[in-house]
Amino acid sequence: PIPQPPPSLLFGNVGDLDPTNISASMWHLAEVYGEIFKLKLGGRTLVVCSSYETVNDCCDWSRFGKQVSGSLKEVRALTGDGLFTAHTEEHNWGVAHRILMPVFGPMGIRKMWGGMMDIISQMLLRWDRFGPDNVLDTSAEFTDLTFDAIGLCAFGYRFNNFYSDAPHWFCTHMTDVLRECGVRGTLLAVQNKLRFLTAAKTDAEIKAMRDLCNEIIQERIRHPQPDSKDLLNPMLEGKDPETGEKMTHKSVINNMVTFLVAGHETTSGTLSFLFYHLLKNPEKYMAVQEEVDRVLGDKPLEPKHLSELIYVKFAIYEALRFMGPITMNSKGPKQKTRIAGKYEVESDWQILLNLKPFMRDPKVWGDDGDQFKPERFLNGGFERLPPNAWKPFGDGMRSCIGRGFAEQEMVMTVALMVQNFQVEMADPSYDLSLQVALTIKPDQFKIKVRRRSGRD
Ligand code: MNH
Repeated sequence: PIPQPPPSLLFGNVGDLDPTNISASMWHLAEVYGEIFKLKLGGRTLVVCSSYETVNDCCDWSRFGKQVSGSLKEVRALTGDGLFTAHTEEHNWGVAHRILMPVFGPMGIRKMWGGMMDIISQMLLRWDRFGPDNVLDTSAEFTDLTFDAIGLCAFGYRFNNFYSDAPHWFCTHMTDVLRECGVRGTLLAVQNKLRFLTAAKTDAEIKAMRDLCNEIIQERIRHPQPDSKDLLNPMLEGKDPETGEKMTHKSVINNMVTFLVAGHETTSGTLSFLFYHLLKNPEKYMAVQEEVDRVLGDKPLEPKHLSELIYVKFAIYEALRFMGPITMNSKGPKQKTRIAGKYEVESDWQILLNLKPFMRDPKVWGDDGDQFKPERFLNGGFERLPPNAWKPFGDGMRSCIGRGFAEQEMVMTVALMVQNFQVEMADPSYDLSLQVALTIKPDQFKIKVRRRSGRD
């Protein structure tokens, strides 16, 4: 039997979840009920897995697939059958997946070096000009960075967040819409019917965002750019090797919005978490700086350096393990089955993988899983992990298509920041608090940056 917190007669387990921070509720319930527990919400049954053994078993694709339900299903109002929110069986998922996989591969990502460099340089130049006393909101800076980087690298469009005080309206709309999807996904159908005023606002915001993407497509068709290195040409021209089809314009728009949704908060949240850990553990910051100085010195960053920045990469991996921006992964059983041979689940139940406790399971990570230690991955530590132990990028064929993009962007950003600046916490007494939307990131985490002497 799967443990369940005592349900109320009318509302099931709705009262066990804090609607403003579902993730925190899930972490708390895992401490109380252990590796697996069950919740009844409206007519739905949720099973939450928080241990290595249970999660590893759910990564068996012959018995479990990705399930698009709850908040993710609500996001379909914005991204339709784009890669992130599509059901695996949907035709357009296969077409877009096959056309885009190579484009997001190592060669494709390397072509975006210049675009990433452009945006990172804008951020660092701006910081330099504001000087060492200027207080920066870490998550806001990195959000401007990641949004601009995807806009430029994926479809040659400049949101120019570093040239204006307020974020671009597209970012604000997106935040609003995703927040509403998060709320709708956890409410009951009747409650959602009462949100018609918000619904009208959300619909208008969605339309404006999709219209802008359509405008970018039309502009590319009017003025072709055969030498462009972004994703727009392959999305408009590329042919599916299996069916010979091109992506429809609607599917291109769905995926343009998808890249912005899936790619900006996740990447910026990870960078913010990373700097929080590095500044709370100064010896880890020094280890990053030593590696950057050894590999780069005061030379310009080049693609060949990426594979040498090992500690930087593992510091990012450790930030993702410790507490990544995406806190849960959703699975659906293909038929009635038993998780880890013990816990029976029905085919219409939803399984949630509770990533934070799972990636700290002492059976895999020992008794220092609660500490930030990039060293654990060095010297083959990463390769020696048991299968499916480190899963911040999702699972199997539905795992993150933008992983290479994000990793390159993050390593470049960390290397250039640390090479050129000494980063400090603006308020050394700051302790982590979370900003919660579809993803989580540090809230009110402020830094200052001082140019390192001789680096100009
Ligand atoms: Mn990304 C899927 C995490 C960066 C585009 N991404 C996923 C999933 C996780 C994830 C987890 C699986 C979700 C699920 O199973 O429901 N993604 C991340 C993290 C980062 C990230 C932690 C950064 C750090 N992702 C990016 C970037 C892009 C991107 C950058 C685009 C440029 N991600 C996607 C897309 C999917 C996805 C598209 C859906 C892939 C599919 O199902 O075919």
